[in-house]
Amino acid sequence: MAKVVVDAMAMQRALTRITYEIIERNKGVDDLVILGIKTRGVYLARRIASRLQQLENVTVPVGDLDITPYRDDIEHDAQNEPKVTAANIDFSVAGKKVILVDDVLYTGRTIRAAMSAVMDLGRPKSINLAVLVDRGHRELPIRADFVGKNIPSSQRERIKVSVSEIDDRDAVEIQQA
Ligand code: 3GP
Ligand code: 5GP
Ligand code: MG
Repeated sequence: MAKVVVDAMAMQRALTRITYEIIERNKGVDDLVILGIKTRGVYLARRIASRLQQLENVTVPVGDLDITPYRDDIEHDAQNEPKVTAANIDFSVAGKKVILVDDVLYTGRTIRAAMSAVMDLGRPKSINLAVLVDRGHRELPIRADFVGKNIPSSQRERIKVSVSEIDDRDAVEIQQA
């Protein structure tokens, strides 16, 4: 049984709010670059970039980070950390204000790996994190700067994020394991 906690309108509003917060926090859009974490983080990153285009009339570079999952949906495998590699990043991150975008923030291990992948590309001026959902259960000292919705979850639950680019609609649902 799945319960819709964010519908299409709410998702649009959350992304618009996050975009305004990004502009406000960075006092503009100079030197911003956006990196989306595959799969759904990439589509969210592109939507934020297109809102920045509409609001500020600037084209902010968008790239992808590829993640190799380190565990299945239930099992933790302490031996393997997620691996994140740069993909489709045809611009420099050196001296830039990097905004990482993912759909769900959970243990924080993916973001740790993502930060490390970004640092390997060059020394950014700063890295901020935007997520559509923070479901709690952090295992590392990592937090998001911009959050669409906090959804306290049990570890057995699964947050299903659908984006219209690849799914049938925009929605966030909670599924009982
Ligand atoms: P995404 O790549 O679109 O973000 O990690 C692969 C997919 O599995 C993710 O999609 C995510 O939606 C889904 N998923 C759901 N729960 C979990 C989880 O606890 N861990 C991981 N790694 N993925 C999850
Ligand atoms: P982490 O545990 O490293 O924070 O998250 C691992 C990856 O799995 C991230 O890309 C994150 O978006 C995704 N993820 C973790 N938990 C969930 C979840 O409940 N639902 C969805 N859709 N993705 C999740
Ligand atoms: Mg994700």
